[in-house]
Amino acid sequence: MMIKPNTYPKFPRDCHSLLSKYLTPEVFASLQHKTTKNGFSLQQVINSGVENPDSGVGVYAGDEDSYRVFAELFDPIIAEYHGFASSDSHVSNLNADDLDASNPDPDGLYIISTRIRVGRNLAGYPLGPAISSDQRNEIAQRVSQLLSNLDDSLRGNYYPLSGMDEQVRKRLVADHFLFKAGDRFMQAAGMNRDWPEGRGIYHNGDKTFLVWINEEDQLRIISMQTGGDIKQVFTRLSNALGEIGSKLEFMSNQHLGYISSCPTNLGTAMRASVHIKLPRLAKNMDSLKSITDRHELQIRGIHGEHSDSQDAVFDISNRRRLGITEVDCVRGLYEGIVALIAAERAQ
Ligand code: ADP
Ligand code: CIR
Repeated sequence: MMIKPNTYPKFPRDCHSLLSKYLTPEVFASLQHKTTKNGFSLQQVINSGVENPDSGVGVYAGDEDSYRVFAELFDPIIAEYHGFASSDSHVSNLNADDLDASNPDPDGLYIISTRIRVGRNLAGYPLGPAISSDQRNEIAQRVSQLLSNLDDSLRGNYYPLSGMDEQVRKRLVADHFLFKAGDRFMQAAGMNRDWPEGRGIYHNGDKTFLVWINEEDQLRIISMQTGGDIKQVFTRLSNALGEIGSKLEFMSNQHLGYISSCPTNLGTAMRASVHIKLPRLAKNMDSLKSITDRHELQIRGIHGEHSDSQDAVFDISNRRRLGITEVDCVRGLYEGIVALIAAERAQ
């Protein structure tokens, strides 16, 4: 269902998205005729949340300018999701020496794997919902070329999605290394256009360092491994970001940090997660949720966002990404995981 231009959308009664909360008729009237430097409109910003009333958030930016032009809508959404006021500024800290986080599960009883990803977009291009096919292909070319020069433990190969063997693709997705085709939320945001052209994955030999190209963000830079050595995963990511960031200019500003198409990813653009098996807590979800809420953690299923948990394995990650440093994101995950393991033991 496409919304009619310039008509205030109807949200169903059971819609709880941040879009439905903050797109008042007054905000709609004030923004409905505005467009960004790339011609991105309010209709495009809100389409995902209008078509998908079960969205948690429901808005996407087409470019950095979207956050300025449509600030009346984005700012309260950002404030509620990240606890970050429009007068605040964002500070980054990727220094692994500052991270105090040992392995919370040294005996390997609970944590199956640890993954930390950041999103990055390139300065000077529109974001996924507004990018052209030529621009997307140009980015894939530039980034894969740059990655092919990485050395040592980051050395690897780039595998374009177009032409990838279907069995290989399915295996990579099932093993949590590769993204799936965008879901209905991304589809309605315009992020799936020209799929799979211009998309691909780079990874090193043992798949502990991976880069997704042109999925929801132009780059998703990922460090992951089995077990719970959070600090080792963070250190690898921090080193890789140093290498890549010295050769590419990322889209960022002082207020919002790294710019992403989804406002939940602004700032650090970091999601640090563990896949963790908690069979006792799984039978007492209220208790599990009270711990994750207290530590500002999000629970996802084991096949990514909007999937279900299986066999009492949960994907637990930091929820806030803006107004806290990268070190804070990971330390927050560590503290929450320590609390979850203690609660699982005590059940
Ligand atoms: P993103 O992490 O980019 O926000 P998703 O939530 O869709 O996106 O997750 C992407 C993939 O990463 C999924 O296959 C998911 O299962 C996998 N993943 C996330 N965290 C972990 C982890 N700690 N260990 C292994 N795989 C993980
Ligand atoms: C939604 O609004 O539910 C989707 N557009 C996804 C939002 C990002 N997810 C999240 O909570 N970090």
